[in-house]
Formats: sequence, structure tokens, C-alpha cells
Amino acid sequence: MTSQRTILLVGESNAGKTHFGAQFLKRLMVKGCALKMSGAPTNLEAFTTALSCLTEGKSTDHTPANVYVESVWPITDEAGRYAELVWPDYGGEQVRNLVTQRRIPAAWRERVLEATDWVLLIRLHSLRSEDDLFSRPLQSFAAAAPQDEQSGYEPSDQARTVELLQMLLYLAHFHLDRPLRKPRLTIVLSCWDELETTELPPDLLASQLPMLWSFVRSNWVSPIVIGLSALERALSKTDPDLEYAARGPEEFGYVVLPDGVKNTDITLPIQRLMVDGT
Ligand SMILES: Nc1nc2c(ncn2[C@@H]2O[C@H](COP(=O)(O)OP(=O)(O)O)[C@@H](O)[C@H]2O)c(=O)[nH]1
Ligand SMILES: [Mg+2]
Repeated sequence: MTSQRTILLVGESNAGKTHFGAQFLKRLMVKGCALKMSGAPTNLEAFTTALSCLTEGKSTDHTPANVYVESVWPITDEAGRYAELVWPDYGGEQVRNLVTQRRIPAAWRERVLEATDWVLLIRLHSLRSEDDLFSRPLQSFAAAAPQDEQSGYEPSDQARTVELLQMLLYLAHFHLDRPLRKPRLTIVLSCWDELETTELPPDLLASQLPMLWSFVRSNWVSPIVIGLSALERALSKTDPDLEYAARGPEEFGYVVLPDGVKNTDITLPIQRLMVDGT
């Protein structure tokens, strides 16, 4: 059975998209996971560059802002289900611009319409958790807000993420009169190792970004929240991590499933999408 599962992988700059792709690809190559590559992938440059850095125990450079490439990976799972993963790599600034400029480039419009699954990468550690209405009582704003704050107003990172989802939903013409089954939404909390937490991924999202979580839960039937540490630890761009280089990048990285179970197979968030996909 062939199904084309086109994944819309959304994440702002520095969320970990490129390193996740590189580690994912490495897992497919060494066959240490639930998925197998079953044909010739295209457009691998961005990921192979990242992979050669990882092989030396280093992290790779930032993806330039204007880059957008789609890499297509034909894969099968253990039950023989076939899918084509369309794994995009792009400068995450494009995502931020969608929201701040309120304009959707044509190329993004197509991607949104074609996607069967949305995977949203959020790096909690780098989000500003500054106060907003959802963490402070309203009076404290009335008292504190200086007159000239209007012009410099910028939505919180949380509000911007909600706005992004709203824009994507609008663009794809989804009606929100009842919770969505498709496109399915997976929220991946990236760089999980930085968080040093023992909370379950959905609980952590609920406590750190309550407005986003409430938006997601009221608009999707069963959103999934998974923790991901694609690298397992921080790597420098210049000083190689010798253990990494010696053991190989495929020995590092893990996911934390919604029930808290840790698994070294970082392809699981994607593999889950194939199981009941249509
Ligand atoms: N600690 C830690 N750092 C990570 C992880 N994944 C990526 N990073 C770092 O986060 C930064 C951004 O990653 P990158 O994949 O380039 O993000 P992108 O802009 O979304 O493509 C890089 O400096 C990576 O080394 C991880 O799992 N753990
Ligand atoms: Mg990148």
C-alpha cells in the first residue's frame, strides 16, 4: 500500500529542524529504527552536511534564511507500509515572517494545502516566557504599561505560535466548527535534554504554554505531544565532542513519548503517523 504522507514540518529558526533531519536520516541509513529507506532519497545536501559535522562530534551552521529545499525520502515501516516523507529544510525566519508580515508566499500556500500531517517543533528552552495576560492578573498591566508601549508592541512567543497555527488553518481552508482529525498535529518539544525535566511532554506544554495548549486541544481531536532530543546533548560548532565522534551520532538522541517512556528511536514521531494514516 502506498500513501504519500507529506509532512509539514514547522519550526522557527533554531528549533532544531536541520539536526533532527540529519539524525533521522542517519538512523534510516544504519537501519537502527522502525523505518527503512526503500528507494533513492533526493536533495539530501543540507542533511548530509549536518551529518558530516555530527560525525566529527560538532554541530552544523544555521540554515540561511532564504533557503527552502524539500528532500523526499521513500520509506517503509515494519509492516511494509510505504510512504514518501517530504522533509523540508528552510531558514526558520520564514516562519516568523509569516506571522509578523501577515503574508503567505505562494510556495508556503502549496505546502500547507498538500500536507497530510503537521509537525510543529517547539524549543521551549529558547522561548521567552515573559509575562502576558495568561500569567499575570490584568490589573498589573493597567498599572505598569507606559503610554508609548503601544508602538513597540510585540506578541509573546506563545501568542505568535497560536497565530501561526491560526494562519495555517485559515490558509488550508479548515473549518473549526468541530475539532480536526486531519491534518493530524504532532507537537515535538525539541532539545528536550536542555529542559532537565521529568514531566510528561503534554503536561510540560500545558504548564509552560497554557494558551497554546488550550488552542490546540480545542481544535484537534487528538494532538500528540512528544519530547525530542535529536542530539542528546549540546554540541559546539568548533570543539568536537570526542565521544560523539568515536561512537557515532546514531548512538545519541532519544524521544520521550507522551506517556513519558523514553526511546532511542527518534523516528517514532514520524512512524506513528504512518500507522493509522490514510
Ligand atoms: N542540546 C541540544 N541542542 C540541539 C539539539 N538539536 C539541535 N540542537 C542545537 O540547536 C541549534 C539549532 O539547531 P538547528 O537544527 O540548526 O535548528 P534549525 O534552525 O531549526 O534548523 C544548533 O546549535 C544545534 O546544535 C538537541 O537535541 N539538544
Ligand atoms: Mg536549519
